[in-house]
Amino acid sequence: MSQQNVHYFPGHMSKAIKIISGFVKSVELIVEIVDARAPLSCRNPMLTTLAPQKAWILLLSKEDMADPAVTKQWLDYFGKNGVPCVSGNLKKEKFVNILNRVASPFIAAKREKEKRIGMKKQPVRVMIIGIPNVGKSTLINNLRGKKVAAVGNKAGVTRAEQWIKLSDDFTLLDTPGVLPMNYPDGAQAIRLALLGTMREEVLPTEELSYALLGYLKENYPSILMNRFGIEDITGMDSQIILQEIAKKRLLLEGPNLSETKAAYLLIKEFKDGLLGPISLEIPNA
Ligand SMILES: Nc1nc2c(ncn2[C@@H]2O[C@H](COP(=O)(O)OP(=O)(O)OP(=O)(O)O)[C@@H](O)[C@H]2O)c(=O)[nH]1
Ligand SMILES: [Mg+2]
Repeated sequence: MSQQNVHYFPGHMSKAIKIISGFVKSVELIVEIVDARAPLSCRNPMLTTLAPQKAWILLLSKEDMADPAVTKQWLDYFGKNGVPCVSGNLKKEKFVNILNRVASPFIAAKREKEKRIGMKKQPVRVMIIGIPNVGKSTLINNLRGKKVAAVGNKAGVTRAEQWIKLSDDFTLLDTPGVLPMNYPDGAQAIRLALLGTMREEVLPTEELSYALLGYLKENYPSILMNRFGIEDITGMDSQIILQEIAKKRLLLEGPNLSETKAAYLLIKEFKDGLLGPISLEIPNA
């Protein structure tokens, strides 16, 4: 995606970091969620500084919206870098089973240690962390399931200190850590805006749509052609494509085709997943 100047000020970075470091102290395992469509762009390297000794699982959420071939490349990429990693659709799969599987080496090591020092088996204290909109609350609800939901229903319980027992192996801190985003470079800001993790006002819609069109033209041309009934987009510039979309969807501004409305429509359809599974970031080999 093209590099542009982005005026972006996350603000409250240090406040968020302070709150998260407080929580991080009381957990043993962190599940960091990133959007499978741009996993690297969703990471905040500051987390490593915040929790240097913690065990870690990277969860690529919204797998159903990402390009499966690219998701596989990402799983290989993180795996090679020694990060236990898994992808999933948090709205469909029962994640506690997946957690059991990916965390099994960690559980085994903990049990071994407990046995060695003659300690009773304790569940692992887990915390969910990630930048806005990646699926933290969805994952907590998914993990809670029906059986444990009642635990959370006690009136007057301070959410900030609530633990939910998931199984003999896991207890979940019922508060997600909302990580601030990086100061992103242009391409990263565009990805984050398209994923809905960053406020939309930060980037003008038409600029965003041009970036998306440029990327789709290069990586997913058939998706564009099929969705909007455009015969051949080879060599077609983004402005003309927007006009084509406006024509096909009858998007008018007075008597004229509206490129602005076409830009909004394109981005909305992308966000709603109507264009099909698309990844916005591909790992460098
Ligand atoms: N298709 C799909 N949608 C998902 C998945 N996980 C979460 N979502 C959707 O993504 C949106 C954001 O999910 P949340 O769980 O609210 O994200 P969050 O990280 O808690 O967001 P904040 O509280 O704003 O930081 C919601 O519309 C969810 O339904 C997934 O795996 N697949
Ligand atoms: Mg949330």
